[in-house]
Amino acid sequence: STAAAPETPKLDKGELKAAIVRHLHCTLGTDENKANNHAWWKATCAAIQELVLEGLRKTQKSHYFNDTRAVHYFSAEFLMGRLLSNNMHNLNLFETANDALTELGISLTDVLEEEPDMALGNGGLGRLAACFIDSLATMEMPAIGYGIHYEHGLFRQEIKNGAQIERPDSWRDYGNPWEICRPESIQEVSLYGYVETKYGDNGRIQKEWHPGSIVKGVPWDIPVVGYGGKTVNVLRLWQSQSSGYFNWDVFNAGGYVDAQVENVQAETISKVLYPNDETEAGKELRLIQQYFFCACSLKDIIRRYKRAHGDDWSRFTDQVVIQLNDTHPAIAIPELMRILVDRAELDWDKAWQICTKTFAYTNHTLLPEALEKWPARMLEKILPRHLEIIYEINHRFMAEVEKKWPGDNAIKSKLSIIEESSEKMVRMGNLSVIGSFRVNGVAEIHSMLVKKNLFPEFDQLWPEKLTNVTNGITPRRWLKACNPALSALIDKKIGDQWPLNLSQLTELAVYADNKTFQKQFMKVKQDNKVALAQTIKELTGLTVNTDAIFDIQIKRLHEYKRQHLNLLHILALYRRLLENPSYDMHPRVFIFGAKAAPGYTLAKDIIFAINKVAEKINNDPRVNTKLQVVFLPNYRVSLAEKMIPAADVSEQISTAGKEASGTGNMKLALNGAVTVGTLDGANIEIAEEVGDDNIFIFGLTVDEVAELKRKGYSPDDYYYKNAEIKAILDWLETDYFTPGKPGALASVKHSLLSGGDPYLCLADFDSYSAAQEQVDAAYRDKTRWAKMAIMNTAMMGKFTSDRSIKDYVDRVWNLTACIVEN
Ligand code: 26W
Repeated sequence: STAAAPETPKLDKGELKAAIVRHLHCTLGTDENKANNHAWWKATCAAIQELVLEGLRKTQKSHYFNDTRAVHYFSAEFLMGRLLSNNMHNLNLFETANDALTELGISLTDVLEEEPDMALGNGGLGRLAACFIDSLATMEMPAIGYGIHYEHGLFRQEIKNGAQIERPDSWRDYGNPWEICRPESIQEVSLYGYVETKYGDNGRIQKEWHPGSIVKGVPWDIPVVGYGGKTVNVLRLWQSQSSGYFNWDVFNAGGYVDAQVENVQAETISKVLYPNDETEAGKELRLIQQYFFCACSLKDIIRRYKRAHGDDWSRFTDQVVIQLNDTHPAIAIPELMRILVDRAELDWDKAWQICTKTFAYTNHTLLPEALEKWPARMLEKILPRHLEIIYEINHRFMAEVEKKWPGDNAIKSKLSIIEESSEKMVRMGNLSVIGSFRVNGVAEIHSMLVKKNLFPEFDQLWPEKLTNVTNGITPRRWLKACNPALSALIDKKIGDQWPLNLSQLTELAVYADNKTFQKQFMKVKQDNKVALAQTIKELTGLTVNTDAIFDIQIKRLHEYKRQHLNLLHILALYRRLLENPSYDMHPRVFIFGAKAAPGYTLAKDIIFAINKVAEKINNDPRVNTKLQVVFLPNYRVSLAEKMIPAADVSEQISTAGKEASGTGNMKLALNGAVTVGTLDGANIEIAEEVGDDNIFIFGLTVDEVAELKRKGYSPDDYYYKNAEIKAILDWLETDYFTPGKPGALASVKHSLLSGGDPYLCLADFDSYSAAQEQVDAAYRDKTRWAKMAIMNTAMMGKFTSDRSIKDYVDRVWNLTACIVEN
């Protein structure tokens, strides 16, 4: 590994204590007697931030003097979670801080709970970006994350009478101790207006965009501390602000009140994160958000480049690579073309050459409803010059397609950036492939499907362009910090270097059959379950049986992820127990965490159904010693950190071919949970690593799904032929779970019948149920289960995000580490 080993802490306990108290006095204006946990949290952050900023200065100096090539990670989402514990771990100051605060009479655990999550993302894609910037800093790679400084992150979820309610997330209300405003790097961004065509003296046609309005982008920097504390990179997030001469199309010389309207409109751009995950948001504001952060970031990159290289563009692609996290930042491609052609006056071919050596694109989904398209009319209104440039890119690309497939109009209309539907649409996926030098999927099977199903012709045209980089997770947050007891046990067995070289965990495999180690490992799991039970009690009032199997499904609520398949199986167990009170099963607690997009009605209905079924089962003394169901509200990074260490079983049950990769699957397995999963996304690679004996695979494969769909899938066949399925679905339509309100859960039933069930829940039900019986049998054999759990932790080395980053460095970015001197 290229990463640095953790150093001895830069401060001892006494020095840290003094720094915290000094900040309590001089930054917070309070004292040890008056301070509450929030003040202690802020003072502790401030003390840690001093060291972080020292590292930041050294890193920036080093990068500047070495004139390093850097990756610029463009992402509309960064799901960072909390930073204090992470920064302390990465600076090797966690123990010191714990001791320092203890001596001050303060509990570090309580202090850490004061920090609001930085929830500037929806789910997998945003959390992946957060893991990647952690790994980049740890591996001492010059890198910067660029995104949006949303005032409100993903909504806070409350559950009222079983239903999801969305409340605003106000993560910055009492200040964010980590961020630094950089007014010296403010950028201006144009919007709306029209394009003027001019004829220059050299006979050259010149285009000039006369914007209708201009907004300011204010950068906020969040330091990203690598493990070992040497490299400190930055995450730069842009906040929109009125430029003062903002005038939305027609300049309005109105007075003070009108000026406020302009301020509000400018500030709206970075107000809120779109809560849609996997469904296209088709909103003007979302396009403006995307353009806003891309334009600010490109100006920032070019300013930095010019400081070192002046007007000489010839070295730009040696210094700059931009990774597009899905198509959300794809508008950066025509924006760079505009800068190079209209502003720098490079000729088109030269500009296009630079562009296509600068961008690389990661695809995160094959779901058609998640592939972004913008109405050409909308682009024309907001970004008139960009639409022209997109047409020009497309025109030249169509000529290439004509060369490769002469006269083939079907291929042309498929590959065109412009979809000629009743309303002309701009396909951002096609633009991203055409404008990038590399395109990657996020797990082997997903990348294969990207090549075979999504972009087959692009793959023929450019056989080197499409590739795979399997996702990963940072073991610092997702094992070392979230599961201190397991980490300490691992340290004792194999030393403490595994957070930097996760493959070392294989050294645990020799202890998988060792009775003493099995006991120690399962004792840690048991303690973590007791701790989660306490959290469950606090959040829901429910007392769960900690001898039961903790069976966890945590991820966004979506039909393709099939939380409702899990629910059907729970209902089957409930029925079996009612019909046969001696039905033989080990007690199990099914635990869910999931947010639904606010406009996704069926997803919200499934949350409601889970909660109503949970209420009934948990209050039914006939079954509740064996079966309990928990829905934990407001699933988020900090809650995941409490749930994952306590999981016995990890539910990864998406329809084969639908989950691009998954990353929760990796976090759970790393913490010793055994997966019940389909052959989908990274589950396939997890199965390869842990071996068939240590995972429960069920369900249709990608090929079988395709075959069934081709033949014509009819869920009603399963309903009428399978008495258990019929009984369960009919049960949902009664008022059994919603007394006095028959039909309250009927939408879930009807979504699965008569031309419904698009994700084949009924087709996979029996196979799932059989897999769950195997889980039950395996868990009852304590030795067998302990071995499986240990083997899961031992074999997860591949899934460190350090490996993913190494793959990107080798196959896409071509970066070299820059060693930062201390
Ligand atoms: C336009 C609305 C929208 C918003 C977000 C469409 C699509 C998205 C993302 C692509 C959703 C997402 O987070 N995808 C997940 O990305 C993870 C990281 O690669 C994968 O592990 C998940 O399988 C994938 O669903």
